Amino acid sequence: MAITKYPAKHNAAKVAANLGLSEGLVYLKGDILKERHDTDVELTFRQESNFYYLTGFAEHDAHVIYNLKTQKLTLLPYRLPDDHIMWMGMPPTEAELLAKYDVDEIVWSTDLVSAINNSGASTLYALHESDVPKDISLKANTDLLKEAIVNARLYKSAYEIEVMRKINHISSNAHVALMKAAKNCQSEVELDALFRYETARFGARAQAYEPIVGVGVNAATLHYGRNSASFNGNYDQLCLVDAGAELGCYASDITRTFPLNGKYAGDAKTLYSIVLDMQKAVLSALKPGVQWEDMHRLAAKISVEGLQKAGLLKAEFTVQEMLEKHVAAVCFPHGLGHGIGLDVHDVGGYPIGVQRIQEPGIRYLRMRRQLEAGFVVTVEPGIYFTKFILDEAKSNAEISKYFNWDVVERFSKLGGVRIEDCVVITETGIDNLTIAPKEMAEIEAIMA
Ligand SMILES: [Mn+2]
Repeated sequence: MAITKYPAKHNAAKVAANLGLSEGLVYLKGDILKERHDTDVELTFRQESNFYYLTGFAEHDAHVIYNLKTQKLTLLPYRLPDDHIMWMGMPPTEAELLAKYDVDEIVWSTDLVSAINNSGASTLYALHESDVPKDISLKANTDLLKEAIVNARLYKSAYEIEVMRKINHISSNAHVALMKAAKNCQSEVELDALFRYETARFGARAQAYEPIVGVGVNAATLHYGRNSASFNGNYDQLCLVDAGAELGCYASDITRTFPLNGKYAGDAKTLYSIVLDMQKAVLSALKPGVQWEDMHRLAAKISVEGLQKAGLLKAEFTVQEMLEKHVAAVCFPHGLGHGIGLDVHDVGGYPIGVQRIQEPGIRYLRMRRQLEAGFVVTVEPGIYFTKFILDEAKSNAEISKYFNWDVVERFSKLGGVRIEDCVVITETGIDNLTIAPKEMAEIEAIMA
């Protein structure tokens, strides 16, 4: 499918159907351009995700109105003052904007209040009180719109899935470029810079989040972002790269972990196999109707089985007992994955009324839902040796007894392994958008 004009009217109709109202205006305020502290240096602009969903418009200081009765979508771009044109360039004309965006009408932002007041509607539906424009004659309602948008964004359209496939391919190829370059690099920052370059040159200049590049024990810090450590000539280390670029505001989120020297060996090979088994077990179980927390528990079970087989957990205890005591959360302390879309940690993880499970590890799960076709989620199991968590486990008599601490000590220098893909839930299973290789033999062949 060719990626053409962003289907803003299709998205607006989905939101309107969720609202189920016969009249009123849906109103969203786009993000404003900000400057660094007390200077005129502009910060990188990124459109607010809900606004993008209703417009496909990525420029600053704009507004959008959707009339629920007439189904007319009006984009209100920022009216650039004449004396700013020499700095910002000639703004597009109304006709150019109508040709480029899937909207019915262009009104300049300076006419926002009159466009609202002359609409004939009685209520303005907005996300936040602070968004509601001053001097409007309509009632404002900020209670209903958020859920209507969340429940639209949760189910990705064919168009959205194709954009996400494209950005997953761009980011996957960048991961491969890093694997190829690693043995000729000296530090994490070179890989960080290479990822940005390899995604930007294929059309994705923005990152969905700041890349994480951690070698050795740095991989054990889940959101490590310094990316500045030297390899110190040690190419036996594992390198964890969690990085994904953004395309048209749609995120990718991919993690690969590879040895800098291109050969999985010894404990690194053992550890990697366990995490890969965790991910494969989940990927084969995913389909509509599956409860997301059950997938987290499945990954936790595979991790305990693997760690016991590898000698990190004692052989005399049953897997069942260790799972009941939350032993899995010591080395797999985060949630299995999350929804992804316009935001890397996308909206709709917890439906209204659903609470977090207050148990180690699984309490950090970013989603508790029964999966449905059209959801896009990440599957990102990991095993880490985080000193702070291990020290706590060691000093807890209830937990400590399950571990062979000398073996844990030996594995600790590996830091950690995470493997992460983005997948679409389909009617029958999944469509994996991520194409970066993850079998050890494939990665070794690329790095040879
Ligand atoms: Mn992720």
